[in-house]
Amino acid sequence: MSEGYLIAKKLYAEYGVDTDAAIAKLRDIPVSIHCWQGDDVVGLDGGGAASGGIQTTGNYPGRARNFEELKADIKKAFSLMPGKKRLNLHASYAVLDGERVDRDKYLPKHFEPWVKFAKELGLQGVDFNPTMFSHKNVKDGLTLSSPDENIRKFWIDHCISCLRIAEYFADEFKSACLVNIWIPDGFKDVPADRLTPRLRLKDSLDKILACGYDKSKVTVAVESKVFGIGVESYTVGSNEFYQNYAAKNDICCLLDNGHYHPLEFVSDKIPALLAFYDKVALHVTRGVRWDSDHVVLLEDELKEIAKEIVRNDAVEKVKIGLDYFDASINRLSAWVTGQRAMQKALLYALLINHKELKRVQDMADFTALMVKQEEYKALPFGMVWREYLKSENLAEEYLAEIRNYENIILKERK
Ligand code: RNT
Ligand code: ZN
Repeated sequence: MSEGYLIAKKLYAEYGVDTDAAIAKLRDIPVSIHCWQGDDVVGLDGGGAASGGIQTTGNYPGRARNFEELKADIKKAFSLMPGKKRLNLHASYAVLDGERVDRDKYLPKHFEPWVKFAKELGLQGVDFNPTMFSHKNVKDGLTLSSPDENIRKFWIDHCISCLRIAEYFADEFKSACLVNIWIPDGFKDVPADRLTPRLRLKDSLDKILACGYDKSKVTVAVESKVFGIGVESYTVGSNEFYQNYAAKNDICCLLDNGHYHPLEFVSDKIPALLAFYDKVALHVTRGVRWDSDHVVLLEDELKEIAKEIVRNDAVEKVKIGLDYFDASINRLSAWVTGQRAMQKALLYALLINHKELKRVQDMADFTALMVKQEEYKALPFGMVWREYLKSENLAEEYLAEIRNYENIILKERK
């Protein structure tokens, strides 16, 4: 153990915090890492650049252009990430090998190569997302809420095929698979009818859930959004719509912290949902003005999110997934920085004596509560973080390694 860590251990002990125990706990909290940071959400099935209100900006060299490159980048990036990892895939990453098959007919076999790869990396499991954007059947910006019955049917069938694939993932890893439903449906300008599209979405979701999937293997979540680029005025899958739908149908809500008004906080929504749900899913991201997908950094709100997970004993209940995409910097650095920021936030939260702070709150001693919370901020958190990295055979410094990979591998991609 380093001298710095020993000092930190002693200081935290004065607050009643066991740093060794915190490190051990952190190692066990899985984070589901999105595959789509590596190729700017383009996918492998020919759908092309992300559409439907999401956009990747920047043209940093080295975007993974195919399955092999994406796997190589994931392997490298994951090797620099501490802790337990899951892989979060989108359906558009099906490995079709030239087969002409559309998204409503995707099968487990189209994801077999991913399972093999995830097993090679020793990952804990795979999570999944139907891809209802970047496709010709997004008609007039609508999918599951489209007035065109054929369009709705296509996307319902896509979601059902995704549930089958998710069951396959769960079987392969003996670990439940989270299937997150997000649709881009909405309108740029003031609609004449806000209800009917929502009733159609409700009916589509009912049909998807009626397919008879195995709930012990698959957790279905619905992800709301306040607005997207080009769909500023109305979002069919709004927060109220999905929270009520999830509650009534016993499925899960997914909270993306880039999907709310800037003064709303997902850290406050997590405990609100924990009062009613046994599971809550997250897309951890960083909203900056109009963008909802900047690389996750160790900011105050991220720490608050982590605190809500840790202090409510909700490590098993809250499914942590990452969701951001930046094409203006080295994409591997984006991946690693965001994943490490999430882990740092969790460690920060694990290094707080929550029991004591709750006691102070219940005594209404808000003076002590404020003072104590501030004291934590100046404790040698970085020393504990470094000790954790060391125990995972990693160092704080990883830029040089990423630069090296960039010079040898990424620069060759034109
Ligand atoms: C979009 C949603 C959605 C996507 C990914 C690619 O606003 O956040 O989760 O980012 O599915
Ligand atoms: Zn999201």
